[in-house]
Amino acid sequence: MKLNFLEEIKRNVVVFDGAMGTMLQERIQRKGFCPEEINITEPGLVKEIHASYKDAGAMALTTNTFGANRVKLEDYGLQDRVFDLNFYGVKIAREIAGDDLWVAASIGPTGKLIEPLGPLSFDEAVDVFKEQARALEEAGCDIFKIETMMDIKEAKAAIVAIKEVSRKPIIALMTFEKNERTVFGTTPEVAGIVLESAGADVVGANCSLGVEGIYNVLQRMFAVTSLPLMAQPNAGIPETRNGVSIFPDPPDKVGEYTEKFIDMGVKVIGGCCGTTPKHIRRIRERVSARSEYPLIIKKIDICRLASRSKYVIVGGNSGIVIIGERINPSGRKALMEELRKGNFSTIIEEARGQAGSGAHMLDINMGIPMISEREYMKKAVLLVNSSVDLPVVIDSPNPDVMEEGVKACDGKPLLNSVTGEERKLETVIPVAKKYGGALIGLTLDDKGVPSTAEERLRIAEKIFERAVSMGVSPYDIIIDPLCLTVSADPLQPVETLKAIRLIKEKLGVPTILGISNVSFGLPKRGVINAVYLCMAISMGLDAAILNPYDENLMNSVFAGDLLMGRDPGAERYIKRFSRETADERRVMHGEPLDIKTRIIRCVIEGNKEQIISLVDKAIDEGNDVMEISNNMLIPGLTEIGKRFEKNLIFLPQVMASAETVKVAFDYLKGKMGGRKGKAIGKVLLATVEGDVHDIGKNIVGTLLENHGFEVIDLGKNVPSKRILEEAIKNRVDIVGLSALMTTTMMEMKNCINMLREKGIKCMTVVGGAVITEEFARQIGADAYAKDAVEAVAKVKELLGIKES
Ligand code: B1M
Repeated sequence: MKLNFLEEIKRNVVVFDGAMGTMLQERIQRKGFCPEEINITEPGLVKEIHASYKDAGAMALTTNTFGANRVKLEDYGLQDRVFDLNFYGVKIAREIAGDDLWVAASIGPTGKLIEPLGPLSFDEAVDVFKEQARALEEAGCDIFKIETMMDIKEAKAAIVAIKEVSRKPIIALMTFEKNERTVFGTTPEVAGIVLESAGADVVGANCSLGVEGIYNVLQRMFAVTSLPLMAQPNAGIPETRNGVSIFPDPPDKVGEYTEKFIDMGVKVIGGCCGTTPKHIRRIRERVSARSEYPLIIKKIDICRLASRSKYVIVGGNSGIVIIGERINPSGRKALMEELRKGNFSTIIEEARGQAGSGAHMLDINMGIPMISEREYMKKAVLLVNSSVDLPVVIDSPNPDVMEEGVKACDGKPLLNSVTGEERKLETVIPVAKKYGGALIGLTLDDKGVPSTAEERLRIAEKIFERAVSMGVSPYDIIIDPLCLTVSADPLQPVETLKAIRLIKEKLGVPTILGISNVSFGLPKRGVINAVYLCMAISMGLDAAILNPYDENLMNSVFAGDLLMGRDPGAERYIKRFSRETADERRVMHGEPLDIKTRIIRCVIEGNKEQIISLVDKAIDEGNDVMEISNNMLIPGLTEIGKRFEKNLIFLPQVMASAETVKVAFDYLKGKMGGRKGKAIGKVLLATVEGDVHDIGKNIVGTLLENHGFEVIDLGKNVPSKRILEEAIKNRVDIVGLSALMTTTMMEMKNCINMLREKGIKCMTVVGGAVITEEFARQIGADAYAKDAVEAVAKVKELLGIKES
């Protein structure tokens, strides 16, 4: 009879089963079937696979329910079968597992991206996963296993959903690329931090990298999490041999790595795509042969916050964390007015500006009278998340606004704030617990801010104890002893300083302070602020909310860290004053730029809120559409491509830039006015199958229309078969194909071959960043165009239309 899973992995290593999907594909030769439907149509096949893993020594069986969520099932018209497919998935696994093996319920991604990357809201994602998890829970699974997640926010949504319907253990696994980041830029450390904070019981990695890759990723995760780890590697990165996809890692190799995984402290090991019962048998043999496992009792005793791709430590000896305060309309009339008018572009500028000035995190406050603070908070967090990679602080006195902000947030945020007031304790702490996040505890209660350091400590203790008793990690509480105005009470700033030291000594938690309040109502506020900050640093302050554009304050932080022994070797101090850093800062706040540079920067920043006003300005200054397109918008994208290639930015930023360019082109398209009069030819356009890049193709289409052509645009990722059908149906003169990746350019050849084989009487033009004249000739295209202007010329030439 099996034990409680989490208890078991404290002592032993548990071996899971291997791949289900690739095993099913082997058995079912027909294409395009829904793997989860097999639970009902051919349950015997699934049982057979489960049984083969049980025979091989698996101690837990994973249900065949990976894609059984409403969104994924829609692809097969099975969206109304969520309950059945999941319920039977568990029942089948249980039939084989009996009482001796655990049944782990598999939950995979929805296949749709969550805001700001895609159309799904966080709440919608939670609902989708909740529906699936409820069925799995009702059917009696023992464990939930979230796997193959690429978007950390989606993994969070799945955890939140499961916690709403079950108290069973949750394993959360992410999938990493060769650069040891997920496709959306999340590092193993960030994944470990965010998944732990959201409420996973075991974290780890699956699929994609083979054993070596997974080993490296888990080593990095191990350094930041106190949770047990799971390794679920695929049998290597698939290779194509003689046209067949092969997983190269043999069972022995996976078996050998089992030893290394165990030595590292991995407590759960299984297999992903391409693994078979043979792989699992090897793993089980190695696990059973071990008489001892390393005893790893690990507590990560430090507060960590994270964005999608970066994490920040607050406390310990890691230096002051600078929290930029400028995304806050209180006391900033102009910002308040802009936001009230619905213009959010300043938020992006402030986010980029503060990040460029050295902020480690950004505070977001949307306290504007007469607006929906919840909606504004959500929008601001989404914008900040898609324009910079810094973790955020959700700042609101209203718990429901805070909840909206936390839901919108990609990583692990800091909640600003809870107080000693009963009402606040009851409403704010559950938000941190439910979604994952750390808390700022303000030392005030129903009686206001106490005047002594000792009384502030007592409130801090109350907040700490309550938060911990409600399940928040003791390392996720940061105390703010509150900085009061010296002109109102000359003794209060000293009391706050005493409180910093006292709270750190007695409670052992990090401290934080908003500095600028101290100087309110006095001249030369900057002097007071900087001196006070230094005094607070000397008391051991760990984080400060301040204006990162204030050079004096920022310099004080760097000097203070150095003098407090928090910057060994003066590394950060020296870097702060290096010429390059100073130059970078000057660029951020320097001279007003010419319109070309501003548009390029706007594209790089992905600031779609601002792009139309800049395009208008460029038009006002006499630039024509092609000038704006070729010399402003496209160079912005080219730069983004370079940064992406160098791993300086990640997919979310590329998507934000692409979206910005799309907004600009749609606007310019309107300005161009479209085709006038009868069409001079019919062109069918498509980006080939497997390729989603369509910006260039869209420009080509717009220009063709403006030159009098009728354009039938089939969009992106279009199968050649469809291109063929539409070309025949619409009797087009030209088929224009676009491809931007080396992996998709050969699809052009396929398509042209199909057109030729069917004897379609139309000509072909190809283009896209990776295409060359030479390649076009090799694949038998009638013409190649390097850009949209040339595309129009080539189409005219092919149709014998004279340039007018
Ligand atoms: Co991606 N992407 N992208 N991407 N992306 C590239 C192409 C890449 C070079 C970036 C890099 O690594 N430096 C790289 C390809 C590497 C390679 O194969 N050599 C790449 C990759 C790897 C990827 C992903 C795999 C990333 C990932 O998921 N890990 C993924 C692919 C998904 C897929 O397709 N299956 C991906 C995704 C994306 C976004 C969705 C985020 C976004 C596309 C959004 C969209 O198009 N709606 C995106 C973007 C924006 C880019 C870059 C940065 C910019 C592309 C672009 O729009 N350029 C790009 C890097 C780069 O090219 N510098 C990159 C501007 C556009 C106007 O130029 O399309 O070349 P272009 O069009 C020109 C000409 O080529 C010509 O005219 C146009 C105007 O003058 N032209 C034609 C184009 N089509 C024509 C057809 C014609 C004639 C002329 O006749 C019919």
